[in-house]
Parts: sequence; C-alpha cells; structure tokens
Amino acid sequence: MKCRVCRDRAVIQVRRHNANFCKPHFVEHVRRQVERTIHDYRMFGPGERLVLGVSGGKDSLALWDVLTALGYQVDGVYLHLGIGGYSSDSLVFSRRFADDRGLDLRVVDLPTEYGFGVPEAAEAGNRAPCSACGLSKRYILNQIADDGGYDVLLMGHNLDDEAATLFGNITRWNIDYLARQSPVLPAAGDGLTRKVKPLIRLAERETAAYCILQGIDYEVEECPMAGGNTVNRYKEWLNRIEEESPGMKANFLFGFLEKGVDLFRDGEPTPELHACAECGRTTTGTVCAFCRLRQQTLVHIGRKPARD
Ligand code: Q46
Ligand code: ZN
Ligand code: ZN
Repeated sequence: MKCRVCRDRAVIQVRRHNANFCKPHFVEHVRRQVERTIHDYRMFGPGERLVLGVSGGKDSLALWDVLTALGYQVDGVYLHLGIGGYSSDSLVFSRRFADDRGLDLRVVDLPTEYGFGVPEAAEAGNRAPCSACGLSKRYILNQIADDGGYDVLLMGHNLDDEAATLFGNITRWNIDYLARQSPVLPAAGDGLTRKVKPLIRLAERETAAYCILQGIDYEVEECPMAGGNTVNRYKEWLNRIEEESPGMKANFLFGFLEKGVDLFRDGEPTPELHACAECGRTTTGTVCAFCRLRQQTLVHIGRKPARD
C-alpha cells in the first residue's frame, strides 16, 4: 500500500477517495479537508472570535488541533454533564490537551451551575438521555458563546454524525429539521450565535486516525448513557452500506446539502423568536426548552417546588 502523494509506505486507506496516505500526507489531507469546508461554506473569516465545544473525544480534539495548525486562535469550552466517571475522564483529556498547547479551556459544570446532571434530567422527563444531553449542550454552549462575545461556535460533528442525523430525519420526515440541517447555522435573533461544523468532510475513523498519528490522547470509552441511541444505530447501518459502496455516506450528505435542503426550506415559515420568560434567552416559545427541562428536573429531584 503506497501513499498517493509520495509513493512512500501508506499508513491509512481512505476508500471513498480511492487513496492511501503516509502519515504526513494524511495529516495534510485532513487539514486540507477542514480548510476547504471552512472556505466553501464561508464558515468564518480572519478576525472573528471562535469558540469550540470540546468533549474530550477524538472529533473535538482533532478539530482543535487542525484549526490551531491552520493558524486560527480558538478557545474551548468543556461542559461537564454529570455522567459519573465518563465526564470526569473526558475532562482530564480535554484539560491535558489544552494545557499542553497553552490553549484556553473554560469548564462549565452542569450539576454545580444548574443543579442537575444528564442522568437526572433524563429520568425526570422520562426521555432518552441523549435528548436531555443534546438540549443542555445546545443551550449552554450557545450561552457561553453569546456571553463571551464570540462570533462563531464550532462543533466537532463529523461526516458519520451528519449522515446519521440526516438519515434519521428522512426516515421520520422531520421537515423542519431537514430544512435546518446545515454545516452553518447563521446567527439569529438577539443571542443565537452562528454555529458551524468544519469536520463534515471527515469520517469518524479519519478523526480517530488523525489523533493517533498526532499523538493526541482522547476519551475512547463510549458514554455509558449511549445505549439505545438511535444515531449510533443509524451509523452502523450506514457503515454497512459504505462497506459495500465506498463514498455512499458522503454522496448522501453532500447530495442533500447541494440539491435537497432548499426543497425543504421553500415555504417553511421562519419561526418567530422571543425572549424566554425564565432566562431571557432567544427561543421560539414562551419558556425555552432548557428552562422547562431544568424546572422539571429540579422538581423531580426535590430541589424546587412545582409551580401552581
Ligand atoms: S454524551 Fe450525551 Fe453523547 Fe452521552 S448522553 Fe448521549 S449525547 S451519548 S455525544
Ligand atoms: Zn506521502
Ligand atoms: Zn430559558
């Protein structure tokens, strides 16, 4: 197996590009894919203040490394979700990465600052942990970005994440989600920061390989609350098809972004935005979903009386 660029010994095969790479050319390939994504989707430009949601996993740490190598200054924010040893371990990986490189990492502790963790929120609402978790992450990361005066919030979602989410939204025909699925969610209202996903051209195994080749230690354990996560199931199914037809996942996602998404956007009313009656942050309802989740959880664990 020889590197496509230099014909030296290759260390990785990327079937969807019909290419093999040696270590330096794979690292270069990954960085170029990110650079191209930032450019093609006009994610951000020079001088904009960037903050990255860091989980301690391969994707966010690979992205932080790539962006730093490309010359961007990016701060990180880690959200401690209160998921026992998993959260503590992933914080250690995040901190070590930031400290070793002199990068700025802000840590937000969900149980300390908001009074509950993901397990309690899932139990209180009798909902899947990932749903309570995703909602809390979206709210708090946006809040940090907005309050910190950042122009852009970066997320480490990769090709597999986005293809699986698209698959789930199509199988359920979630038209409003389909209309909004995009690598760039523009800023909105008074307080929704632009959100971007520069890793969408890279598959999970490529971000993992990048970390290994770059000597980046990351959390390899799976979250103990991931059981039953439908996105993971969709990823497995898509991987089976990808195995038979390399490139299918990328065609599925990028075909949708280029040709499909506008069909769903046409005629979709732009939701009206208001200030949440509890926290004042931008929402489409009277009270935002995070404040409702918080209220329900605090009542459930006896930290707050129920409202009349
Ligand atoms: S951390 Fe949270 Fe993930 Fe755990 S509870 Fe689900 S969403 S699986 S990326
Ligand atoms: Zn090479
Ligand atoms: Zn609120």
